[in-house]
Amino acid sequence: MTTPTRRGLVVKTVGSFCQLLSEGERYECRLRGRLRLEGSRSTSPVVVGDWVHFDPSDATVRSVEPRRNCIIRRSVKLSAAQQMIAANLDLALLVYTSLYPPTPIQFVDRFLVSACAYGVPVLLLLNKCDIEAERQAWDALRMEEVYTPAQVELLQVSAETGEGIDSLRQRIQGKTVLLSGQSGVGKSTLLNALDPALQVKTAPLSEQFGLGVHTTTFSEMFPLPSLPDTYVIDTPGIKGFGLVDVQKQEVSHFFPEIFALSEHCKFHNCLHELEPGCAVREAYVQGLLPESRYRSYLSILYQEDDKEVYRQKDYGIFETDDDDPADDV
Ligand SMILES: Nc1nc2c(ncn2[C@@H]2O[C@H](COP(=O)(O)OP(=O)(O)OP(=O)(O)O)[C@@H](O)[C@H]2O)c(=O)[nH]1
Ligand SMILES: [Mg+2]
Ligand SMILES: [Zn+2]
Repeated sequence: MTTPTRRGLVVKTVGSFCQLLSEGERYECRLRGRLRLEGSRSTSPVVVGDWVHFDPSDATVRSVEPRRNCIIRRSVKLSAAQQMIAANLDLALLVYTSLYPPTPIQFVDRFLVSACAYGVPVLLLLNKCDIEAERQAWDALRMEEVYTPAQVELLQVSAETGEGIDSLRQRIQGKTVLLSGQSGVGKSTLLNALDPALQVKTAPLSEQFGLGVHTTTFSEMFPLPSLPDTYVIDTPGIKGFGLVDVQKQEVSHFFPEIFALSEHCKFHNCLHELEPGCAVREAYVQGLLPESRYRSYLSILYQEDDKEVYRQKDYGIFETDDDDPADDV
């Protein structure tokens, strides 16, 4: 005999337990052994954002509905280890600061590639716009100019003063949204700005290093009471995602402006390295393709190669070869 199950939304997972929301009530449920086995390659078989069926009589999860999408984090060094971050997302908010703390631009580009590969659109949030030096740093990096052709939307906000928060509310209404970015960029503060009743824990940057202190330690989904059907997932700060497996020929598919340029390359299978008649490299030489984007593209193209090979190949494309973008993320 089967007992009737109910449908619930996973808002938090801790080990083999998860918290569900079902018809306005919260439940703490256990994951059954069989489910745990199925998820043995990752840390948990269910993930925040999953819709599951559970048995309220014994508080166990019986099954997980197929996911529309799922963002997976691969350990950067150990490529076999992977961790699901969230499922069934409509939008990822990548929270960015240039200085407090510094976010490497390669981190942004790699995040965009991963999100694109998982089919999740990204809104790039330039946070802490109340700080003059931050705004100057974005201007120096020409963030709008670089990311608009990359088909990424940008929004300047301040979780501190509330600037831009109304526009952000409009952009996320009715959606399930992931808040992502390095520790200390202000993810949890933004969540509190979206809904002050939430009172999520936040903390200042470390005085010594000027970096975030990893205040949020678990991913958790928050329904926003002030916006119907809107869920925001606060996550712990990340240094990087590792990378999805992509074929070399496919890397440009995740760089929309490079993909558009590649139509004019002489060879249809051009990888935009040093091939003759490469429209992408030509655009870079002409100053029409930002160096940071071209560098990010090449660093992902060479991810499988060892660093020596990367450096040799890099030589001749860029005038300077001081920092290796593959180091940080
Ligand atoms: N001036 C200013 N400070 C901000 C803003 N947003 C966040 N902060 C500050 O930045 C610090 C870090 O904010 P958190 O919200 O804890 O950062 P987080 O991204 O959640 O960090 P983790 O949980 O460690 O990943 C806090 O001291 C916030 O007050 C902003 O818009 N302007
Ligand atoms: Mg936080
Ligand atoms: Zn080319």
